[in-house]
Amino acid sequence: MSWTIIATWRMALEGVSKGAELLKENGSASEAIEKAIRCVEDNPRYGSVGYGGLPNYVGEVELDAAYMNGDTLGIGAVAGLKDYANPVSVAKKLSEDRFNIFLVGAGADAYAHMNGFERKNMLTEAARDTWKARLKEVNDKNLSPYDGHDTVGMVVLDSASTMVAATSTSGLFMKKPGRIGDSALSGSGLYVDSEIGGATATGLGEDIMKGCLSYEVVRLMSEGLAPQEAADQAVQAFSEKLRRKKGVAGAISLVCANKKGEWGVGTNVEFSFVVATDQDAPQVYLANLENGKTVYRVVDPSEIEDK
Ligand code: SD4
Repeated sequence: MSWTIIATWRMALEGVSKGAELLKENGSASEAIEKAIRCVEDNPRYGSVGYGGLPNYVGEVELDAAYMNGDTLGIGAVAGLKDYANPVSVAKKLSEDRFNIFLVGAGADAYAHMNGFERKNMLTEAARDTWKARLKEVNDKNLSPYDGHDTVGMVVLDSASTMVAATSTSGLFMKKPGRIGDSALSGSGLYVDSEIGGATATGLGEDIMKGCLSYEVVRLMSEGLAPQEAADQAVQAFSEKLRRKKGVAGAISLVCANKKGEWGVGTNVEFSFVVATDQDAPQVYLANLENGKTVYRVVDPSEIEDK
């Protein structure tokens, strides 16, 4: 039976490789995705996810994450979680609950504490320095602070035909305390139904959530579109709509896979992503928008800035 793991950004490569090892041995999608995302969360080099994530305007790291099980449609999410090492695992635990499945701020922290999740000061010295420098720049030069944000999002199909999706991010650099992006929101940052497929998004959350884009991609796949067509159509049509209605569309990128393990990508900016399947070893791809369509190619991981 086939399996597939697809993830946003080059930073997912190491995690995807670990997840692929599990899937190869008939491991479950849920185990593989948690391991893969934790690997990104634990690495302080990545300034937009987990430990070392970039802080909000007042210098605090507030983390958003979600987890969805495509067999049960169980979904769990946290937003504004502070000082816990692995937000994706907290979200995964919440996805097993019947009530109170999306917790924010102090409530999310209390749940993580009650359930024995590892507490950790998630603000690294490097992230504090970046924040201080940006604060000065913003004040001195009157710049827009909202630059520097990425989410690790993944969709996994395992050899038992179960699909799951999950996300983890520190959100928009210099965001207002309490700001929540698309990554924690069902249908926007992620969606998966094992009977159809799954999708996950990255980019400007404020725009992604206007189009419920992950759900839209799954809906298009349910109408028979191949993953590549579904992802590209959803991103390009919605970017166009935003330009028409608001004059501007933020960065939007999306990866998806269907229940057969076929995958796709749609983007309106340069965007790297990682895929591994039972046929192909983990590889980094670079996608771009050309003549209104998403095109992509395999790249050497060293070609892409590791941030
Ligand atoms: C957010 N979508 O919080 C996330 C950030 C991101 O590439 O993915 N940026 O809006």
